[in-house]
Amino acid sequence: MDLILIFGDQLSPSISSLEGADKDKVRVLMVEVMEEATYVRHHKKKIAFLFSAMRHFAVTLRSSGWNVDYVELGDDGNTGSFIGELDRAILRHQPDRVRMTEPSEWRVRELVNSWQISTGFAVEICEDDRFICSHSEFETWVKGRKQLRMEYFYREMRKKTGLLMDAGKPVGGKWNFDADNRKSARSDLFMPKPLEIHPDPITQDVLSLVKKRFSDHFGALEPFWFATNRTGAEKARDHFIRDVLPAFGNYQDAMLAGEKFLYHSLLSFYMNVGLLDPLETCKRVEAAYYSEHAPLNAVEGFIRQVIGWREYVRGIYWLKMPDYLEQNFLETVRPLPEFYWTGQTDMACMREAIAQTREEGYAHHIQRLMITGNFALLVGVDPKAVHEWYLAVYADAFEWVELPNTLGMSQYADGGLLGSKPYAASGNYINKMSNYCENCRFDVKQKTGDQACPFNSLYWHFVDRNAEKLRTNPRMAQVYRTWEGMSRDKQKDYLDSAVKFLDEL
Ligand code: FAD
Ligand code: DLZ
Ligand code: SF4
Repeated sequence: MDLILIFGDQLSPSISSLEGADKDKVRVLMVEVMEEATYVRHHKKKIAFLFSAMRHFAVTLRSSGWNVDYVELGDDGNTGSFIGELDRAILRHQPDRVRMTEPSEWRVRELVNSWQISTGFAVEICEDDRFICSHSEFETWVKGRKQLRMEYFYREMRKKTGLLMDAGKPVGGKWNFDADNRKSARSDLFMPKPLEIHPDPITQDVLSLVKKRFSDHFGALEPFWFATNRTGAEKARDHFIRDVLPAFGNYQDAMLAGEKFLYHSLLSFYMNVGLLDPLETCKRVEAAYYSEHAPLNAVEGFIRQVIGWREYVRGIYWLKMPDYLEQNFLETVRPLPEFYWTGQTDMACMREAIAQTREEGYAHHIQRLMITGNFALLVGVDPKAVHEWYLAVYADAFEWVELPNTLGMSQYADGGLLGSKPYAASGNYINKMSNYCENCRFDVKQKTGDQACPFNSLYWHFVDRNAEKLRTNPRMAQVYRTWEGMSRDKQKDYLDSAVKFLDEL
């Protein structure tokens, strides 16, 4: 008899560990464990989402004939760890073998490896075929390349999937329509609201549990509006395609005060735990282009994020772990400022991004990259501390996708493996892409002094202190020309302003 262990982010009925298994001869094991909920102190909404989605998935499996052994967090004897629960389940069921789909995170893969070595128990690990690119395919793509640019990887994925391809050529004559996707939004635009799912009794039970056991974790538990099963996630996907996708491209980089979601899909939660299949989602999005419901820049933009970025960061993660976690190219050591947890800061852009992160366990990409990420980069926070924050506070955060985005793309801690230059920006960029500055106690137009936007002087402090490491980067050449072209006095003003701010941080 096989014991099939299904992790909390493997909630797909077609998951490879179940494939070909005889329902009468296997036991499926799913476990809620304290270790997973607390190794970083996840947002309350994230824990509730995971546990509720796991419980719903167990119901679905049982109703289609699987024998599921489900351990709830509060069950007597719950040891609180994957390994403890695996040991207990082996005593209960006396299986000949354990089977699972490969864990998505290195940490959990290592736990399983060590357990297998120490017990000598037979374990079969199946490939996670919900991803379009396998580990070996990614390694083959990497071979012989000096630079691992997402754009070239993405083209391979377009060819492989056939998405937006016409006789071997990209539809519309170009691979990438990103240049059309940089409009700033206005508050008088029609803003779609996300689809909200009312908590059913299973979710209500989980919400009570989280209220009781995780009251000291970051974030608001309610209102809780996430889908927690496949039907709900499909409704959210259809809502996105119908009402939001047509404008997804145009405003992808925009930010607006009071608008938490703009034209984003809010589908990462569901794709990352297996409630939605990424390739199927892309095919439906592609169909919206062919039926002339959505324009090419929106459809190509969405597909690029999913079969491009999402697959690419996973490839990088498995290629570079475990060393990737230790990278710190800019040698930064500052602890994460306390206001990342409280949101208490005079900087309106930071306040807004952190407040919605607390409320929803969600911020969109440009908020993560150009507000909270940019600030941490400019002030020089230890990349591991930044990584732990992102992993804890976002409901879609799993290390395979979060770590390369945070440590690589946002903090440049991998020295440019993922991005060709640091995503560092002054207040000017934030002002161009948002209306946050209108209600800020700082003045984005002032460059130095107590009233000046801190991003302005911090930007030049960042440029100056990292000159040795960044000056030779061709994409930074213009920035260094500007810096070096400034008068000594002007440079000193910037640096003094930044040092004052950093001292008070
Ligand atoms: P949309 O804007 O609607 O995009 C559509 C889909 O594209 C997303 O659902 C997602 O699956 C995919 N996608 C878009 N950008 C990326 C990207 N850079 N990497 C991988 N997939 C992408 N994404 C996560 O899923 N989990 C994380 O923990 C996470 N951490 C991040 C940390 C930082 C510092 C940054 C800069 C980005 C991070 N991202 C992460 C990527 C991106 O911000 C989120 O995928 C996106 O905001 C999710 O919201 P959405 O579903 O509304 O996305
Ligand atoms: C994120 C999470 C949390 C909070 N709790 C659990 C849990 O109790 N049981 C479980 O199987 N998975 C949980 N997860 C998701 C895991 O961290 C995820 O499955 C691993 O990343 C797999 O590598
Ligand atoms: Fe942010 Fe500066 Fe604008 Fe204030 S002025 S919102 S700190 S960019």
